Amino acid sequence: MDSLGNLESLKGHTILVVEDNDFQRSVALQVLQSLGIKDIHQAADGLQALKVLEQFGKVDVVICDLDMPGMDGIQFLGELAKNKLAGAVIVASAMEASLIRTVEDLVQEHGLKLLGTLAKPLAKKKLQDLLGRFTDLETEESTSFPQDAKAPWTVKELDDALSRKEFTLYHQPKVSMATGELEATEVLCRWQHPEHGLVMPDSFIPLMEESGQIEALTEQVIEKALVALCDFKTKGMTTKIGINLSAITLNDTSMPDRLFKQLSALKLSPELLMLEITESSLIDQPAKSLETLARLKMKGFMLSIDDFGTGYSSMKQLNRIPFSELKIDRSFVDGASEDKTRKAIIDANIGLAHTLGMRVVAEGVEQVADWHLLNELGCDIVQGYFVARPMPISELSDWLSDWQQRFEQLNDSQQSACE
Ligand code: G
Ligand code: G
Ligand code: MN
Repeated sequence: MDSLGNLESLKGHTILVVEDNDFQRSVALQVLQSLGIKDIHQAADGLQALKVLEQFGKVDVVICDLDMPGMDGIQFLGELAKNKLAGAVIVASAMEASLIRTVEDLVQEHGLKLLGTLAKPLAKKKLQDLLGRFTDLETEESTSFPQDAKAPWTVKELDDALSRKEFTLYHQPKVSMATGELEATEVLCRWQHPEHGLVMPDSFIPLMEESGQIEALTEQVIEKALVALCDFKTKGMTTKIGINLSAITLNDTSMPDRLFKQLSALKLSPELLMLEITESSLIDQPAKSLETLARLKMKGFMLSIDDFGTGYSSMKQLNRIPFSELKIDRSFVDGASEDKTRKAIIDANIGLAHTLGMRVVAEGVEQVADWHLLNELGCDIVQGYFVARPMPISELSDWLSDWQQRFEQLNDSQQSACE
């Protein structure tokens, strides 16, 4: 949605500003009013805010300061989460970045949606962008089903879906920072449910891993990915495909051989398939998964270490498995241009990966400033909403021509910034 559309839908929302400083609070109120928002509440600390919520009921967005007398922001956010009193939160604080990050994690641990953090006094454009994320979130939630239910499906329903082949693949582009070229797509599974529409994998993959259905799903995913690879090849494209493998799949040590035969039958080179493995998945059955990984590598498949930096044994995995690609987790990437620590982590990981002869992918790039930072730091490949959201394969070619234009403009803006 464009920002004007967002602005229109913003106006109907309820906002609560929690801020002890009178001046900062009145700036916030003015900015919100200038965005056309009418339903605004205010409070000078956490206790007062809870009273306001008790009186008026749940609000859409809370904009919250951290350091306040009485009940501070940290305690207030905990109460907010416990009683589900807000749709989402924006943290506005003059505190240093590392503290704000701790609070960000805390907010997310509480299960609250964090739209972002803001410096003070609040700037209109930034606030509008963050509030825009809330309306995006609402649209996403109303179009995907269900978001937070942990086990909404029965084994029978999933079995039926498998036999009716209702799972489809969305492709998310991975592009070269240097040339803008489409290096690969990561395929992400979706369930095209006959009644509920498009169902996201978080609601069925963990279930299928438990029920032993994941292998059947992986087979269907691989089959579809190979069809897509053939399609790329006929079009003269050299685009690779990345698929996500569950730990369970790695316990099957005969899998590499079968996969190799499948590709050979289609005259596809194994280098075209990038197998994305999360480090946390390597902990269960280390001996068997190591055997499978070694064999995959031997057969010529590419291995990618996904969500790098989020497990507790990243370095160990890196030391013993011959990965070709390292994907820096999006929790380090988003907002890195404004955060010294994240920047240092990315910088170090890029250095490490390059020394080991691996290519680096930054996941979750949403903002142009982060793109420019990653470019400066020598990152090879970018994946994220800034470039493209996951999409059906039929939409790739339209996206590609649009992206090529945007990429040229990106380079122009980078050059003029250096002049
Ligand atoms: O867009 P996204 O919501 O697609 O994906 C959510 C999570 O589901 C990611 O961690 C992703 O790795 C995982 N996922 C998506 N598709 C597949 C798949 O085909 N197999 C496995 N094992 N995981 C998948
Ligand atoms: O765990 P894995 O890295 O396979 O997960 C991929 C997940 O990340 C998918 O759910 C995909 O939709 C999501 N994703 C990809 N790019 C972005 C992004 O720029 N921002 C956010 N928030 N999620 C992203
Ligand atoms: Mn992945």
